[in-house]
Amino acid sequence: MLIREGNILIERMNNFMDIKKQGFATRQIHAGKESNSAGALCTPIYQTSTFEFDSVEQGGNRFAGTEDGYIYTRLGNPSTARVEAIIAELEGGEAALATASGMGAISAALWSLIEAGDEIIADETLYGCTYALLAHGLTKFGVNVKFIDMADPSNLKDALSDKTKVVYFETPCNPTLKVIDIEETAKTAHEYNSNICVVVDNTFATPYLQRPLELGADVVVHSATKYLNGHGDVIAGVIVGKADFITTCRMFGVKDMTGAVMSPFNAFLMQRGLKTLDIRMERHCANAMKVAEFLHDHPAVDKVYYPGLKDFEGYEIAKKQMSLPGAVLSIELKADREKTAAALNKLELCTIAVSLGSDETLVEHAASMTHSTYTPEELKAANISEGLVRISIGLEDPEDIIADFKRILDELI
Ligand code: LCS
Repeated sequence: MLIREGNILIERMNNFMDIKKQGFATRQIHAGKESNSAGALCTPIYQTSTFEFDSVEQGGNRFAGTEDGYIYTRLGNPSTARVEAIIAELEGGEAALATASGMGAISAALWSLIEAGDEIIADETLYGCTYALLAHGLTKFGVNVKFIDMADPSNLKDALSDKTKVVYFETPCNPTLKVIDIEETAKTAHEYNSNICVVVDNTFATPYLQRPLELGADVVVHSATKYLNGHGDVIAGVIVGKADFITTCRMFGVKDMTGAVMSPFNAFLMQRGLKTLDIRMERHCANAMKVAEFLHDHPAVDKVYYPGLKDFEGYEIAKKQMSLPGAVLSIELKADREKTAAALNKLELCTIAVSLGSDETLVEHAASMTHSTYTPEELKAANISEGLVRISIGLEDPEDIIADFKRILDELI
């Protein structure tokens, strides 16, 4: 690689240091760093739809894959390549593909894996639109989808069949924070058939807390809209896995099937957000633990769902596979749905909004918002109660978040 130092062009190894041996913080800042003609410290926003070829032959070679180089931003762009390099490095995957949204990542990955007649086994508790894609979208094209509770690995054993191509789950799950044993689930699927692709949505944990590929999963997907970007200003996604599979996702799943490509500008914001992933996650989780303990002991609160609480069902598995319990929690209040809504409307610091993983604390009612794609019967089957309130704990001072909740909850006693 050529880099400019003063007026002299010098050659330097691309891997100027062995990035694999560096710590998480170093890698989130330095992975995938390449020189550019201006010597810009940060990867620039390559705001271009297409790339010049020196000749017709060169263009042809790039299309044929016999020569490296960029072609058209739907197929790749240096700004998005930087994000892909960082996330692949942090998740421990061979490669990654940046997408326009989390749903873009999930749909591009699934379109790349399945065909009519195949079967997907999915956990029954999923982000609402993922559930809709599986239950109402892919089933229109001859794909069979079975929903089971993967918290009990024996359910997967019973559900697997010779048609199973994909095992799909989130952990912790949106919105109940249910925890699924990644190692056990991947082992069960692969023992049945080593070709089954185990896909884990790692949005709630991020690679700072949990790395599914190291635990036996084949593919990781993310809504990078959340913690990976971290500032509530981008919609983005990413797929991580083996290099061959990521190439299929790029050259078929995104290029032909979804077109869900990340924009260079969003890639720039992503790259910027990723630099602080570890310190943000530390603070998010520390804040969440304090708020969870407060809510747990408040008399107006019936139940707290948070993997960091010892009496939470998923506590032990979370402890085994996550370095910290995350920063999303859900609660059920003793008050009915109407009184719960009236109380939440009085929050002043915390904002009523969907999404999560932002710097701000966001509060939402799952049944009427993120999980409104589920029918009341489906909500019940997925253990998502009608009154469930999900809170994404932000980076504010925890005392202020607690004070905001204390004020509205005290009125309900
Ligand atoms: N996976 C999970 C676990 C999610 O929570 C979401 C979005 C997605 C995938 C889809 O990602 P997107 O396309 O939005 O980037 N979750 C949302 C939520 O809970 N509230 O608003 C969006």
